[in-house]
Formats: sequence, C-alpha cells, structure tokens
Amino acid sequence: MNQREVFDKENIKAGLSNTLLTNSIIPKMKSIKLTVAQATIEFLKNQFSERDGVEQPFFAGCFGIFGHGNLAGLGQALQQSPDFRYYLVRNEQAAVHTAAGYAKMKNRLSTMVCISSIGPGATNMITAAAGATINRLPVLLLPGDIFAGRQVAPVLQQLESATSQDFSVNDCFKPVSKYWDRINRPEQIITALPEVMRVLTSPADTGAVTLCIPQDVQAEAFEFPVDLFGKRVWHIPRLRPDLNALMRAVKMIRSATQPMIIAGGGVIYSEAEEALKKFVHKTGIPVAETFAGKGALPYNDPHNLGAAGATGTEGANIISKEADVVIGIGTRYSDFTTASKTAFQNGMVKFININIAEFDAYKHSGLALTGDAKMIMEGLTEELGTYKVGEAYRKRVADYNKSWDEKVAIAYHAEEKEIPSQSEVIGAVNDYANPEDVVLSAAGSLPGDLHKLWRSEDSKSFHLEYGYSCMGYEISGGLGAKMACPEREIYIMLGDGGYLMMPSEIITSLQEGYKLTIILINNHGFASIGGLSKSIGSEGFGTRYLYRDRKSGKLEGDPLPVDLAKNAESLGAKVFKTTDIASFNEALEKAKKEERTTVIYIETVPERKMAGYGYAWWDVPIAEVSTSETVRKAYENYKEQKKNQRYYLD
Ligand SMILES: Cc1ncc(C[n+]2csc(CCOP(=O)(O)OP(=O)(O)O)c2C)c(N)n1
Ligand SMILES: [Mg+2]
Repeated sequence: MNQREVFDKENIKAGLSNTLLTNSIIPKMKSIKLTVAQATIEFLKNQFSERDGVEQPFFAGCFGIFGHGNLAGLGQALQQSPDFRYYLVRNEQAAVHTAAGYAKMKNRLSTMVCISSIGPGATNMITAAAGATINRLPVLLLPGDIFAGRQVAPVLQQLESATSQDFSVNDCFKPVSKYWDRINRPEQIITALPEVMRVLTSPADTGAVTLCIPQDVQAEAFEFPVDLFGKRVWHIPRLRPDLNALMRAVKMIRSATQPMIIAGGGVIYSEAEEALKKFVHKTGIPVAETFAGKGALPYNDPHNLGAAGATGTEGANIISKEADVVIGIGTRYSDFTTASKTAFQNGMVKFININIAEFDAYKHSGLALTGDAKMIMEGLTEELGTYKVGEAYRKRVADYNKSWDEKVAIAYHAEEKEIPSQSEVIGAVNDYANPEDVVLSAAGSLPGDLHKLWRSEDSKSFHLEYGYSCMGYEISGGLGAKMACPEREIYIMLGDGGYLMMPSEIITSLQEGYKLTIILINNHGFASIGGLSKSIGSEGFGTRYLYRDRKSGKLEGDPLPVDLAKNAESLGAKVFKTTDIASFNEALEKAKKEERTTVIYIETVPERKMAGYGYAWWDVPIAEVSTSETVRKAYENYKEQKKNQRYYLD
C-alpha cells in the first residue's frame, strides 16, 4: 500500500469520507461530509470555556421549537446527536430568557443554544435577544431562514419585499445582536462559527449572537475539514489595566474625602467579590449596589449602603449626593442607578470606571480603568497602601447600614392587616430561604422592593433581570437559573401581569424535572405602572384588570373572574393558595418538601408600597400641556426635579 492508500483506509475506518482528498500524495486536510446543521451542532458541542483553570462546556444543550424551517436541518442533526441535549420549550422568547438566566447564574462562562423555525418562531426570539444583549449575557440564536435557493419563494411565513430579495424577518435581529450573520453557502460556517464563539466568550462584547441558517442550507451537505470539530477551549482573559491609568486612579482616590463605590453586575461576573471585600475593608470606601450588583457585598457588611439610585436606600442616596469620587465597578450606569443623572450632586464629583468594556469605562467622562474587575481591585488595594477614609465617614456609613436594616425589619413584619403588603411577602420569603437560595424577578413593583429589601448574603442569591425588565422573564429565566444551579432553591417572585405574560414554562420545568418555587402575587393589575400613572397625574388609567364598566365605558368595573391559582394548577404545578402571612409561611414549608414546580399564590394590596428614599427620582416625562389638573400639577413638580439633572463632563 502506498501512503495515499494507507491514508484513505484510515479515513474510511474513522468514518470520514475521502472525496475531498486531493491528488497530492499527503493530503493537507481530512474532511467529513456532514449537513450544515450537523456540522454546526458538532462544532458547538466541542467548544469549552476556561477561566482560573476551571474548564467547562460552553454550551449545555439546545432549546427550541421545530417548524418547517428547522425540522429537517437542525432538528435532524440534534436527533442524531443525543449527547447534545435538545429541550422542547413552549415559546421561543422563553427559550432565550431561559438561556440568559442560565448564563447569568454561570457568570457567563456557559450558556445554551436556541433554535427556531423561520418567521414567527424566529421573531419571537427578538424580545429576549434584546434582553440578553442589554444585560450583557451570552446566548446563541440559530433562527431558520428563508430558502437561499429562492426558487420556491415566497415560502410559508416569508416576508416579501418589492425592493430586495435579500430581506427576511431575521434582519430584525441585527440591532439586538452583538454578532449577526446569515449562512448562504455551507462553507461559510467554517469562518462564521469561530466568530460566533469569539463574541460569545468575550466579557466585553458578549450578548445575543444570531446565526441565521436558511432552511435549504441547513440540510445541504458539504465536505467539512475535520479540524473544525476538534475541541476548542476559549480562555477567558483577566485583563490587567493600563499601569498609568491605575496610578492616576490611585492618586484620585487618595485625594478624595468621600469616595464611594457603585458595584454593578461586573463584580459578580468577574468573581471579584472577595477582592472587593478586601479593598473595602482596607480603605473603608462604602459600596452601593445596582440591581445586577446586589449581593457583591453581604447586606450586613457595615460598608454596604445597599441599593443605589432610584430604588436606593436612604444612606446610598445621601452618600451618592455628596461623593467626590465615584468608583463604578462593572456598571453601565442605567437611569435607575444614576436616578436619571440626579444621584451625584457634588459639583466636583469625578468618576473612576472599572469595566471590561471600554464603552462603559468611558461613561461620565470617567477615568477609564479598562480591564478585569478582580485584577483591578487587587491592583488598587496594593497600590493604595495605607490609604483609608476618615473614621467619621466610615462610622456614618455603618450607621446607615444599621438604620436601613431596621427599616427592612419593619417592612418585613408590618402590622398584620387582613390583606398583606408586598414587603411582608418579601420578608417571609427572605426569612425562610437559605442564604444560597435565589430570589428571581424582572418587572413590576417587585424589583424595586426587592432591591431595597432583600437581605443578600450570597452574591448569586439575587437574580434580577432589570436591564430590560421584561415581563415574562420570571418563570423562563428561573428555569435557566435552576438548570444552572440545581442545588439551589429558586424563588421566583412575580406579579399577576408578569405571570399572564408567560406562564408556559411551568410545563417545561415539569417535563425536565427542574423544580421552581413560584411566588405569585396578585394585585389585580399593574401596581407599578398604576402607581407611576398616579404620580404623573393620570390616576392609574388603563392599569387595572377590571371589567369595562358599561356606563362609564372605562376599565373600572368589577374584578375579572380569573383564577390564576387554578390556571397554574391546570399547567401541572402544585399550588398553595394562601390568604395571609401565616398561611403563606406554612405554604413555604410545604413547598420546600415538594419535588415538582410549586406555585404559592397570595393577594396583596397594590397601594401599600415602599416609598422612595433619599434623593430617589426617575425621569418619566410628563405632558407639558393637559386638560387635567393633576397632570398640570405633576408637570410643575417634574420641572423642579429636572433642575437636578446633570451632565458629567470633566
Ligand atoms: C413585556 C413588557 N411589557 C410591558 C412592560 C411595562 N410594565 C412594567 S411593569 C408592568 C406591570 C407589571 O404587572 P405585575 O406583574 O402584575 O406587577 P405589579 O406592577 O402589579 O407589581 C408593565 C406593564 C414591561 N416591563 N415588559
Ligand atoms: Mg400586579
């Protein structure tokens, strides 16, 4: 046998095709004939991430719903790859939320793939893709796409255009994706897939990545080089900052009298909690936390001021107002964090922004410390030497920490009324849950109340999707959190509005045996937006779940006869319908013993809500002219508040 024959024989034994072998005696590259879909799955299952020596598969499987646009392509490929598990979900949007919830719990080192058919299945994913990108969470979307071959156009669910045959609904993913591509020829995946991985595993660039694969291309076979399918480890870097920038930051901190830290999600994603604690304990610089950063320090650390911004604590907001140097760590400074640019009122305030993304590091004309939060905190701790804030400042912060916790205790155990308030429900869950259990929420009045009130001891115990605040994230995102951390109890807290938006993944949680504990708070409508509507003078217009009143023609009739508890039961959940805090506490005990997804239903009064504290404000524009007296009054107040807004330009 000559060399060529030996090589061919080995290839055939290994199941590889030899049709691409060239006439040269030693061929350059082995190949294997696979469909584009098969090759894509084969590639994805061989991708790993590594940070600090810990290696893990980057994709834990695939969520999806089949249709004519992916059944014969990706569907067939998944069927013949049972080691890459396929999870049937109920809604494509939910699938992407679940993947994002999973990635958040995994500190972005692992995620899931989401596949859809063409048309509505694909566009259902757009909402949650935006959520993932805004929250800087990696998710990979593989929507089916219309025939690249075009001969059969228009296919079922195809958007036609008279100006181009190159449009499909998948073009709508472009602004919400950190990388977007369409595969019109099989060999394009050879260069597209590594780009997909580069972006997904980049701590600075990550978000939703969309790879559209037309339904005909998915099923088309090609001789792919076998090297495409070798194991690849994506090393997640811990980038050190520029030394000059670090020294400038040291100088700025040393000259500060009232510095403070705004801890964002980046602290937790970088696993910089310990480094932050050391820095804070050594220097005495206090910390206020964003929604994504809550838990970066334990709630009872005397340096912890608690929630920052519009939903902030009294201490956090007073200290923010006075701070002369604000050290933002892993924060994108959303309007909730900056109280719509009114939080930082010191005329001399300067920002130091520690962020892996240059984009965030330069915000507020800050001193950009671009790099990994853990590395930078360690560097700053060392370089600052013996620097400390004054004792009086440290004591003031510790007093705020204590006095806030007294407020929390009162809110947790408000005097018993017939119908409890939301803060009592939060208190009951917090009192019952273990420190490593997770509270998870996304929209409505719960996020603000939880931000203020939840006592976090573990940095992964507070899971709020408050970048996109997407009603519907709660149950689907909770499923992802449970899949990532099955050892933790997941307490999903959501309102009736959020529940009605997407209860469907209760079924998926049962199908897969992942237990969720869902706290369903019914206040017959939108307490949050209803309250906001009142604050802008519109009296809660269109925010209650009530019958239309025949006489007035308005939505102010009797409550609708919807039974959400029965609804959850009909989907297969174990339901405890509770009426007061005592029965709610009993249900928490019983729910803990359940092995399947459980819903604890309770009604609360929408009116008794947590107030804003300190200088909390949120900019929601009010009609400049109106026929309503209450709106006109609200506008006058709004004009006053607007005067506190600042640009941070030097
Ligand atoms: C998908 C989506 N649509 C609309 C909104 C705007 N919005 C924010 S909170 C809210 C009401 C939420 O109602 P519910 O879940 O019952 O919570 P509650 O306000 O009663 O606490 C609405 C409509 C949103 N955040 N997400
Ligand atoms: Mg509600």
